[in-house]
Amino acid sequence: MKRVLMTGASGGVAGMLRPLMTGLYPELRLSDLRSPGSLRADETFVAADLADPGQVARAVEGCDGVIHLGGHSVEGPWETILQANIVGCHNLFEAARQAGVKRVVFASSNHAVGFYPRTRKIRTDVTVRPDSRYGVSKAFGEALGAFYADKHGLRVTCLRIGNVGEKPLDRRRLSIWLRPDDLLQLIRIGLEHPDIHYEILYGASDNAASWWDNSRARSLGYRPNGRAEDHRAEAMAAQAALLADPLGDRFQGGTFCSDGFDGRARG
Ligand code: 15L
Repeated sequence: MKRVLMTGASGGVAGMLRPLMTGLYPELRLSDLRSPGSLRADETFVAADLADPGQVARAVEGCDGVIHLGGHSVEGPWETILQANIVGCHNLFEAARQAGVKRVVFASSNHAVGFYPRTRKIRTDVTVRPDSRYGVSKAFGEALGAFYADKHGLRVTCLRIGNVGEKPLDRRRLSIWLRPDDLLQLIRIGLEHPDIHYEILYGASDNAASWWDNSRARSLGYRPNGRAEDHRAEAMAAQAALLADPLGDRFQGGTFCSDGFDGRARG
């Protein structure tokens, strides 16, 4: 990988990743609506609105790999999700195909499977159970990735990311926490591992309370270093300050499940 594009470069996850990527690739091209500010010597910036195919094509041009973090990163109105995550994701994959990009790592989310109960340990091949319009858009991105891999030969890795940060923030995050350096390990598997055709991997650190079977990631060499249990006391103290959410607490997606819920709770 000589030139790698990172979309969503002004977002929080990119802000945690970029310092860890110094010198990793000869050029890290960043793109977002606005610049993240000061750039390192090995970073460049191209402004791009994901909803605009021409701008996305300019951002992707000349890149060997793409880390697609861009889009709307939480639940939102349909029109917002449609433009940023559905149209935007299609623009990204199509621009990648046309530009001859070899690999795409797509930041999917745990919310693509958020309606699985916490009592179930799920593999990556389960049927998607999105908990929000946002989760639906991530399931769409995973499907789009499979299509571009199978039909057009892109090597695609979808990471169902839990919650990225230096520490797990509450009880739910003890199960889905992902330390930034562990995320980088997964991204590098997607960009560099010789066996990638199309993969879905869970973006989680070494969490004893995990709800996910991430054995495929391990077989590709993933060895997470973050251990959620080292932070249990702090996470549970933070949990005590949160409002009770009996419905959300039954499902892996938490508040994304209870937000606007008027269905029949199962599982
Ligand atoms: C996500 O997908 C979001 O991008 C992030 O903001 C968190 O809400 C995270 O999921 C989570 O589930 O904690």
